Amino acid sequence: MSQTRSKLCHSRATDYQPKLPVSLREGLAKVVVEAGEPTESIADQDKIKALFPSTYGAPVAKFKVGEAKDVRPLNVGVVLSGGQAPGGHNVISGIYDGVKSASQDSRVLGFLGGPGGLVDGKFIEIDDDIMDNYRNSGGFDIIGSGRTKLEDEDQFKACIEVAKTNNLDAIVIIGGDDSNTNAAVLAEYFKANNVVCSVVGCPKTIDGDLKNKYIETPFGFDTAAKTYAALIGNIARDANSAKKYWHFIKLMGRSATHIGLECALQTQPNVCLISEEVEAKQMTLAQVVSEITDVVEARAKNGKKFGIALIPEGLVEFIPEMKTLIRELNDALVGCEAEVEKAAKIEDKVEIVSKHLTAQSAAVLSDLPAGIQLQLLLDRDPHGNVQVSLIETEKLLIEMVAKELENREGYSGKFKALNHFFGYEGRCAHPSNFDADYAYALGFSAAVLAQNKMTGYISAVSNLKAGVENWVAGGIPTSMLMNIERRHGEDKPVIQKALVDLEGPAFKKFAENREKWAMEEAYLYPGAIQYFGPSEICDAITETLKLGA
Ligand code: FBP
Repeated sequence: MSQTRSKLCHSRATDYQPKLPVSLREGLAKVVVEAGEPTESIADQDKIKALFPSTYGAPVAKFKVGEAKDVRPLNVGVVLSGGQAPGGHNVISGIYDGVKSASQDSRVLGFLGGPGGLVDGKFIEIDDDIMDNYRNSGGFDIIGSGRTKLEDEDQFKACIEVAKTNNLDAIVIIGGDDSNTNAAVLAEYFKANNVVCSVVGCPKTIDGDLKNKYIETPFGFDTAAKTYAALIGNIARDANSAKKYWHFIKLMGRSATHIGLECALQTQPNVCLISEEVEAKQMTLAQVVSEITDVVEARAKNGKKFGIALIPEGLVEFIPEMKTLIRELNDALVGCEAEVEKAAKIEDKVEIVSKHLTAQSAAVLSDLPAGIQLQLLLDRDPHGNVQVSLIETEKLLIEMVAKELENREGYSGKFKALNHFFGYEGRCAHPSNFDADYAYALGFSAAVLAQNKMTGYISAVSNLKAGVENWVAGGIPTSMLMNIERRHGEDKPVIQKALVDLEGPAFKKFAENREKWAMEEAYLYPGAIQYFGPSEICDAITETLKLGA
């Protein structure tokens, strides 16, 4: 990008004044909390209550315009946790402007490098200059992010020290389902130990899987999906111009397919796999390949040897036989990792590990292309697990479809396919107007929760389809979103992850149209995110949110 364009974008970003719901517009001194009835967790009430005795059952809170009591300077610590999502800087500017509206003596401390920075007490104080430089920009680079889990007593004790030393009124953890679960556990620990410092969360993730009845969407999803959809539209137009390539596009989203489904609704590709459906139908890898090949073959019969296929990042973990293979490999490699690494040829590596697998998994492994076998055997995370997100599913499917086409009589000639992976292209984009406003309102709401000494809450802004002036700001007790799940052999309280609802309106709309989209070039070309212009374009929400899914 040229210097001038970069400067222009920067000034657009910093000059934009995010919109706030009516209840927050006059600042913290003019916001009061309307508390609802006591709440229950969505499931496993007795167990969750026993694990969160001090914070369980708090009411849902809605903010209204009114005369606030006890308006005072606030010291708030903020942490960015997990993968980047557009809008993170606006949550911080929302908190900043919120606490400064109460008093110019308020302070915001940004803990560096994620939750680890909180435990270690490493922070910078955010001042006007720093804040103004990052308003409405993408990325988490203002303070950095990290994936340290807050779950040990030693870490909690360290956090108490940091909170006391810095006289913190609140700590705001901006993260996904796991980070918000950790925030709730930390809130409970603080309260049980009489530490007067609120701990509140903010719902973030481009994956879109932190949503439920109370949280309509996490911030970041809107911008990431629009960024990928713009790129997919460009590729679709190229495919329809050149008419010679199939494009297999893998889309980020660790497990759920919300991004894939949203992009399909925005661009109408020829194929879009939905991991949740693959699992529900208990499909094998061969069946998934066969389904794609059917479309490739049918289009070729109509003289169209090109198309667009969207592949969710999490797909392999939803194919039952692959899931079993990965689980068995995680155990098997513990005993023979060195031997596998030493073997020079891939066939030898496969043979060594196969001795430790069931016959079914050994057969699945041996049918995979060599490159994928290598990724499964060598790309391991620090815990020794296969790094599923690094598996190049899009290449795997291209290779397998090509092989299957060789055996099909209805297909002649070459199958030319290109692969793409869209993930990092969207995680740090400038936030769309929706994400800029929404994240700012979430941050401002977190400041209201801090002002009112509310802890164990997740900042929540709802009624998102109705335009910012009608958004409803407030907070939801985080324990209300929890159930008990088995994690690493133990029962743990966690926020339920939202997968694509196969009965929901977004999936139904896709399912009703996909056969038509498979054969036609019904492509839509959404284009780049538009910041200025008619509100119905600039402030447009995602199809998922519109359809209420
Ligand atoms: P969060 O769940 O922390 O929001 O991160 C989501 C994500 O962007 C996934 O879509 C992706 O699989 C993952 O992060 C990649 O993370 P990393 O770059 O740390 O490997």
